[in-house]
Amino acid sequence: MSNQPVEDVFDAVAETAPEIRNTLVERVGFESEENPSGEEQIAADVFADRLLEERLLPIDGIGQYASEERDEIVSGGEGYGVAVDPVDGSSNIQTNNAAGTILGIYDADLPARGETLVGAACVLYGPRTTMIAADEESVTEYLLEDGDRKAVRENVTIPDEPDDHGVYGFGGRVPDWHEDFRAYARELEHELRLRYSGAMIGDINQVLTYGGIFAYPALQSSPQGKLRLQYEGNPIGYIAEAAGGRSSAGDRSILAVSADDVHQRVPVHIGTTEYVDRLETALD
Ligand code: P6P
Repeated sequence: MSNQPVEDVFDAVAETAPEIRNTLVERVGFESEENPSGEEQIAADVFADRLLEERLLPIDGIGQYASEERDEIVSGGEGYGVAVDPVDGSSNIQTNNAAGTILGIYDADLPARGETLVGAACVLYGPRTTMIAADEESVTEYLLEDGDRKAVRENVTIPDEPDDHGVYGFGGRVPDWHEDFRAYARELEHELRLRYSGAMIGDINQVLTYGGIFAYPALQSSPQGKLRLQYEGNPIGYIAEAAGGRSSAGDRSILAVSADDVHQRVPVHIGTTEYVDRLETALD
């Protein structure tokens, strides 16, 4: 049986996506402020954030809104907590490359562990606007047009044995990786094709389609890596695990990582089970 607040959130994201996509064209200027993670904001980040709060928080059954762009969690009564990255990969806009919107729907007060997720979605603003959405029953890819969502791929499943199209993409600089991760990456050079775009959503969509692995690992300069748990690692990890793949923070599922702060970072490794299992062995 479908979960109505989750369905209503997916509908609201589909309705809002065209406006966010349009703002990626119009609002590319940099803001004077930085986001709570100390990263540059473009006007589209701020606009999309306000729009999503306006559309999501009033939904019956939604009680909290958190965002990459906000210091504080916004409360609006009882219900699920929604954590969003309004424009993931906004630094890609200047070069006309892919960006996306990520969200997680938690049956718990935020900040919350990924194990309390009841739904997650990621929108990709590519040649088409698509949304991969996971709930407790399945993973579905939708084409988003005119504010509506049309299922174009049911029961999305990460290939267990990638064929020659399998991909890998790892963030951070090679000298900043830990040696055991560097050795693991060298192994994959002989098995998979390098695909790394600078926007997690674009890279994850390749992994969901062709199989392989995406990672933004722990770095020597940043032991928790770069990506945030609440609105990047958890939602994408939930989608990948619902699609028959795995996620890992290096030693366990990302969804098992305790959440102490909305903006806490986490090492992210997501993809085909075999490659994530091998990653954990390599880091052990
Ligand atoms: P780097 C985008 O800013 C993001 O949060 C993810 O979407 C992406 O995977 C990563 O950061 C890119 O980081 O260090 O390669 O620019």
